[in-house]
Amino acid sequence: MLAAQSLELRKDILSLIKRANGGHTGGCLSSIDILVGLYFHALRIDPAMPRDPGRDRFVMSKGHSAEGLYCVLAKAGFFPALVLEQYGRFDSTLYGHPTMNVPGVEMPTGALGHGLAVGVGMALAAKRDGASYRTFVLMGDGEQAEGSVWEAAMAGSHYGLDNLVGIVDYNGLQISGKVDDVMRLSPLGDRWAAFGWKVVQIDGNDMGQVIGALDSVPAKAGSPTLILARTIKGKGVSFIENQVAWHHKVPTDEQYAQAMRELDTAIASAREARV
Ligand SMILES: Cc1ncc(C[n+]2csc(CCOP(=O)(O)OP(=O)(O)O)c2C)c(N)n1
Ligand SMILES: [Mg+2]
Repeated sequence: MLAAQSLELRKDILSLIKRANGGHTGGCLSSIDILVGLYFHALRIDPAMPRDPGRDRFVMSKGHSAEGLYCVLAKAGFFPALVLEQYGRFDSTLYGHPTMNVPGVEMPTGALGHGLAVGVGMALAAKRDGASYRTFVLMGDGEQAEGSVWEAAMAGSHYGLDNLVGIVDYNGLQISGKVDDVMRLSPLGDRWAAFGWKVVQIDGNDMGQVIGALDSVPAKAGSPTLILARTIKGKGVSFIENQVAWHHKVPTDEQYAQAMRELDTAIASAREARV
C-alpha cells in the first residue's frame, strides 16, 4: 500500500503549503515516491532513536523540498503530526529548509550542492568504523550543475563507497526553466558512470521500480550506486505536472479543491488495486 501512502502524503504536502501560504510544490510532488520508498521500506531506522549510531543516514540534499520531508518524518513517527501545523510560523522548528532542530534530519540543507559531499563523509566514516549503516543522498537534477556534486562523485568512487547511494530526482525542470536549457546534463547516466558509479535507471514515480532499485543496492560491490530516477515535477496533480511556474507556488482555493479531488480519486483506485 505504499503507492496509496504516497498519494496521501501528496495531500499532506499540499495542505501544508496551502496553510503556510508558501512552499516548493513541484519538487515535493516529484520526489515523494522516492521518500516513501526510503522511509517506509528501505531505511533501517527507528524514529524513537533518531541518533542511534547504527541507523542508516538519509540526506535531503535538495533541501527546498522540505515540506515533503517534514510530512514523511511526521508520518514515520519522528514527531507528532500536529507539529506540521506550525510549519512556516516564527515560533516553529519547521523552517522553509530543513535544520538539525527537526528530529530525523541528518544535515541542514537548502544551499544546493553540499549533501553528497557530506554523504561521502558519512559513508567513509562507516567504512573506517567497520559500521554497517548505509548513506542515501537525494539530489535534484538542477542541483547537478553545482561543481561540488562532481568533486563528491569523484571521492565516492575513489574510496570505493559501496555503502553510499546517490539518487537524482530527474524531473527535467529547475527553478527557472528546463534543466537542459539552463545547464545541459545529458547524458547524465553516462556521466555518473564515467565518475565510477554504478548507475541504475528507473521511473521514480513507480513505487515498484523505486523499491526494486533501493533493494538492489549496492548495485556493484566496491562502487557507489547512483539511482537515476526519472520523475515528473508536480506528479499527481494535473495542472501542476511539468509546469516550471509551480516550482514554488501556492494553489488558490479552487485549485486546492481540485487537487484534493484528483488525489482522492487516485487514492480510491490505488486502494482498490491494493498498491
Ligand atoms: C547553491 C544554490 N543556488 C541556488 C539556489 C536556488 N534554488 C533553489 S531551488 C533551485 C532549483 C533546483 O532545481 P532542482 O535541483 O532540479 O530541484 P527540483 O526540480 O527537484 O525542485 C535553485 C536554483 C539554491 N537553493 N542553492
Ligand atoms: Mg529538477
